Order: sequence, then structure tokens, then C-alpha cells
Amino acid sequence: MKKIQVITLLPEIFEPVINSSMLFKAQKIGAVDYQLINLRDFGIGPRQQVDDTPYGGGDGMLLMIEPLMKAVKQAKANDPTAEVVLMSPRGQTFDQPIAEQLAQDECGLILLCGRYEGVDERIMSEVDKMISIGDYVLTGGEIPAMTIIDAVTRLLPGVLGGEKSAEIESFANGTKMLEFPQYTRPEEYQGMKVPSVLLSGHHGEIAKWRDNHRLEKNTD
Ligand code: 4FV
Repeated sequence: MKKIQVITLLPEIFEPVINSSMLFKAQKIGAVDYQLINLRDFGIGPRQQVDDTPYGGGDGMLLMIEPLMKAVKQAKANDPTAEVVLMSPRGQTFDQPIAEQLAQDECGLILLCGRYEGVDERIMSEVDKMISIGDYVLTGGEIPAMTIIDAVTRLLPGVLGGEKSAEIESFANGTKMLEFPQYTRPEEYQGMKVPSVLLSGHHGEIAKWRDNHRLEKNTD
């Protein structure tokens, strides 16, 4: 069982994602346990303040260290061996090998979602890893966290089931190779036919055809 905790100001936007389709099935078969932690619950004072203006000036607000630290401590108390991952444009760019590594790691995950202009830098003392989903700026770390949850959960034992073996799929094992073209019924649609080799039942020929049609990811 992989324990994945998420620290966020918007736990409600994760509910429909983790309770649908493969991620819901993954919970049902006991492959993963998701726990949503609302940062607001660790807010300061009557207004449960979690953000404030940056020292030294500058636009926007920052997530304050105290609520962040209390939330991370709570998550670590729930799962002492878990690694803390901060979603940030400063992080290493997420890819399939990182997803495979996180899925293989025995330890749980604590995904820390920034909001506003980001987090007080002093939280970095608790952060084991920073991950970015791409060189663009989002309004929060929630969508990056969902991306990691999806890519990691589907690699957990029993989740993909017979649907697909993770080995043959795109980017598996660090390759930049994409999958081969695939088809399903009908055999012909508006004059567009399924390549006859795929209907031949000749597995050797089919494997050769597929190898010859695995696309190289255009890296331009
Ligand atoms: C991001 C990314 C990202 C930065 C400040 C949230 C935003 C705001 N995270 N990959 N790209 N985060 O843009 O992971 O708090």
C-alpha cells in the first residue's frame, strides 16, 4: 500500500480526481491510500491566516512558514518515512522515469502544493525533493500534484491489471520511444482500413510491424 498525502488549500478539487476510474479502483484494491490535508486547518488566529506579504516587498502573497511547518509535521506523524515533495517551477522536470522511481520507492509521498507567489523558503528544511511539471507558472501546485498522483498510482502493482503492461508503453524505462499506432472496431471506417497485418493473427508479423511503427518523440 502506497500512502500519498496532499497538503493543499483546495482539498475539494482532489476529491473527484482520486475518486474516479483508475485512481478509485487503486484505492479499492488497496494499492494506494490518499489523504488530503487542508492547510487552512493550520492557519493562524481567528481568521486562520496562511498567507502574508513578502519581506523586502514585491507583488502578491506567500504561504507562511508556521502553517506549512505544522501541516508537514502532521503529515510526517501520519507517515514518518514519507518523502516531502514540493511542486515548484524550480523543481526537476517530471517524467516517466521519475514516476517509476516514486512508484517503486517503498516510502510514502507528501505532496506540498504552493499557492499565491509560493512558499516561505524556510520550509525547504523539510522538503526532500522539488518537482516541476513544466516551464510555465500555474496558480497553484494542485494540478502538478494531481499529475504526479495519476502517473505514479497507475504504476502501482495491480492497478493497471491486464489493461496494459507498463513496460511496453511510451517513455518506459527512460526511452523516448512512443507507442505504435493502435486500432479497434470497425475494420473500415469511411474508407479508412485497419492495416491488414493487424487482422492477420500473425503475431511475429504484428510485432515487427509495431516495432517499425513505434514513433520517436519529436524533441524539437
Ligand atoms: C508549478 C509548476 C507551478 C508557482 C507559484 C504555484 C506555481 C504558485 N509547480 N510545476 N510549473 N507552481 O507553476 O510545479 O504557488
